[in-house]
Amino acid sequence: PKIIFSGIQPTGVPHLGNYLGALKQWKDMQDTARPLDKLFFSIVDLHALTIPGSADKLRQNRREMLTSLLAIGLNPERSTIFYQSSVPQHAELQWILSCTASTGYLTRMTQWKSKLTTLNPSSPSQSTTPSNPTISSPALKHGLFSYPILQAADILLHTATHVPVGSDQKQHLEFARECVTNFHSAWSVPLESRIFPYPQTISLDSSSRVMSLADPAKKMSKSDPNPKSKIFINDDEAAIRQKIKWARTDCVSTYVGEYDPVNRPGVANLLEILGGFAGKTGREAAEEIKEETLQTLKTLTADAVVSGLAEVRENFMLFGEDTEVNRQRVREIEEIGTQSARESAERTMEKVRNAIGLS
Ligand code: AQP
Repeated sequence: PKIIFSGIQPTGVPHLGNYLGALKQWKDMQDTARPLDKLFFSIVDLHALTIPGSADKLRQNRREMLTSLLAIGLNPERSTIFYQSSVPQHAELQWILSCTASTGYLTRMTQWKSKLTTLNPSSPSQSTTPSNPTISSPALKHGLFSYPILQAADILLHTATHVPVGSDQKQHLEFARECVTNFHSAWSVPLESRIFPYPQTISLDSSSRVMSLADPAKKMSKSDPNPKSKIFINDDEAAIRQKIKWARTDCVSTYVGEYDPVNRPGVANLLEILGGFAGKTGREAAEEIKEETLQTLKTLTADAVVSGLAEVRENFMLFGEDTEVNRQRVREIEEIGTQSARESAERTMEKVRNAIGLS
């Protein structure tokens, strides 16, 4: 049987990138899982601490993310849905893994570099050594730098065999696999008593990166302060149409033409979004409408997003409403998820503590 793990940060309502790159697949996986497969979907609130914000905002974001996961169709009776911070073993395993993780490897990861630039647009990121642009920047906090170790701990703690992630996260999965090797070899765990399997990435064609609508050179990101850069899963029809109308394309041609993400990234991004809702690649979408104008592309994309998100938006309104029934329901879901995740975590940690002499 498979053990599937994935996480999302409670840093705002999910956007189209999160939806097409991750959440839609989570739901599909839940629906196609075999009876013995286990699914863990975590709201990774410890990771969210790497992005500056207030306590009240984080509280609101955690709740909103739970609402979002229910709205996209995750079922707490089938999937373990839980807050990362409710299971202290995540942080415990992170520390243990960090003792055998290579700093050099972490330095080569790209996410902290791009996040640092998004969070501090004026930081002198390009001014130091070119291969290592901001390692000495005072703005780089250790939590952001060591983020992949906590992510590896999330995955390994539940002995996940399969991890669905967006293409932006593949590098982190490679690192998690490296942590498996490092751990077993540092503590001389024999092959037959290995604790962690090597997790595999599940990435579907539709999981290619969705880019910012305002600047197609950057990925669409929850923490991007520009509201025109992203479409939220609970945006209404008017907002969706307006944002797509504003989306940056180019002056190369007024026609769609070939799929060309290098020279026409804005157009390619709309094609990816259009294709994403039809289970097609951006290239396949382009083939079908290459003789149409960019205006038609925008209309078709807006139609696809509006109808593709209609049910999610409706559910979001329903589950997000602040009523006693919803509050009670949320408390129950939180309890069920926490309990199930803690049991799974403790099973692994008993073996880990034993292997390293902490028992
Ligand atoms: N633009 C994207 N295109 C495709 N997939 C994406 N994902 C994120 N952005 C895109 C996928 O969504 C999942 C959850 O992401 P996350 O919240 O853990 O953090 P992230 O990757 O850093 O996403 P954001 O939106 O940029 O969030 P913030 O700004 O809060 O950090 C992941 O599987 C990711 O691949």
